[in-house]
Amino acid sequence: MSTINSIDLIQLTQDIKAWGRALGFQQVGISDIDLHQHEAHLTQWLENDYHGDMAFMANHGMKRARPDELVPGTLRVISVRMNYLPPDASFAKHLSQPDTGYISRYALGRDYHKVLRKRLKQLGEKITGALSNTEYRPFVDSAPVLEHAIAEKAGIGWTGKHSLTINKEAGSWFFLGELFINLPLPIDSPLEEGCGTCTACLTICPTNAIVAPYKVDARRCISYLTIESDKDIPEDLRPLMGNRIYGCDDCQLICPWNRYADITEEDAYNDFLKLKGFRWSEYLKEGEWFPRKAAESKYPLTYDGKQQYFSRINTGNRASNYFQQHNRWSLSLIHI
Ligand code: B12
Ligand code: SF4
Ligand code: SF4
Repeated sequence: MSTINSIDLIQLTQDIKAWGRALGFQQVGISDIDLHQHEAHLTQWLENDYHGDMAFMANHGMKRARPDELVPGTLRVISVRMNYLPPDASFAKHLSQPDTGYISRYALGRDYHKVLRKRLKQLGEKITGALSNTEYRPFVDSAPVLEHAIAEKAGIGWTGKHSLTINKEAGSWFFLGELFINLPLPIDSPLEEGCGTCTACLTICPTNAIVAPYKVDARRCISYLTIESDKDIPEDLRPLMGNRIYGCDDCQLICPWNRYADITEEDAYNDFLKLKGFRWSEYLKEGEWFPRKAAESKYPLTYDGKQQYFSRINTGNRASNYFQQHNRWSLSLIHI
């Protein structure tokens, strides 16, 4: 078994990237752990209350920006990305059909947290196979990790004005994941940013949630309103949401870098539950259809068991008053 003194870290880095690609990651980059430049942005974002009810965003203090405080001994972060755009995404068709509930395209397939975490673990095992005593910890969308900042440093992409990570070849339809590791691997360089003077995502956002370049007020973002928040949706935002019932893709759809984005190679992200063109009429007819299908699968809507907009309606959790509130409001519009 090799030791840190005998192993060629440059060769190991090349191997890690090749193993990562073989495991289904389209890109693998390596960053150091100095994220101090991002601390000010994070602090400001929290002070502005842009996180709304997402207490997990504030709970970890600056550990989010200090990987070695989160996992002592961490020297590098291996950052990975995995494409999720399903074939025939049919965005325009379903966004313009009022009898269809629009579900954001990242949520059509299996739970990406599980898909990515499993592969990251396999990557970690490959590394320990080559170099014992390596310690690693995988993260996917775990609150304490500043994923955009790490991806940017690792050369995966730049942070767009909508705050998501974009890559010139791949656009932004990909998930991010990380492996914290205790090896002094050679690091990658950040890419040149590509937004230039474009502001299309700020203009298109239906609820004006991108309040300034790189700053998303989550409390206005449809993704937060339909997935993260348990509160009633503020009335002034409801008419702006259209038929988007689970997340939103508009700021990515308009982005010129997504014009030629690759579709996913993963079957896991295909629309296997046929939720893409989900019709209200079918829901009303079949009643229990949605939660039953969701329970049968590893569908991400069931991830973390939150009472999402959709499941609240279906399970008729009337105690929460949520369904009646929103229904009454919709009906009042018809009577006007
Ligand atoms: C909380 C969260 C949300 C919240 C808040 C989003 C937000 N922009 O903060 C809500 C629920 C709204 C949300 C929505 C979505 N999310 Co989300 N979310 C996260 C999460 C858990 C944390 C993000 C975070 O740290 N926010 C805090 C702010 C301060 O950080 P930030 O936005 O990254 O801001 C950085 C930069 O903008 C920069 N910055 C800030 N101000 C300034 C100013 C200047 C001048 C400059 C230069 C830079 C700069 O510094 C900040 C710190 O690095 C990450 C996973 C993770 N652990 O990172 C996923 C994550 C960002 N989400 C993801 C996705 C897919 C989405 C949605 C597309 C889902 C959907 N279709 O509905 C939407 C997109 C909305 C959007 N435009 O952001 C993916 C993005 C993948 C990618 N390609 O980038 C992630 C990375 C999950 C994953 N593992 O793949 N999300
Ligand atoms: S996901 Fe939708 S609501 Fe949220 S920032 Fe992007 S365009 Fe705006
Ligand atoms: S739409 Fe324009 S400003 Fe927004 S992320 Fe894409 S290139 Fe940048």
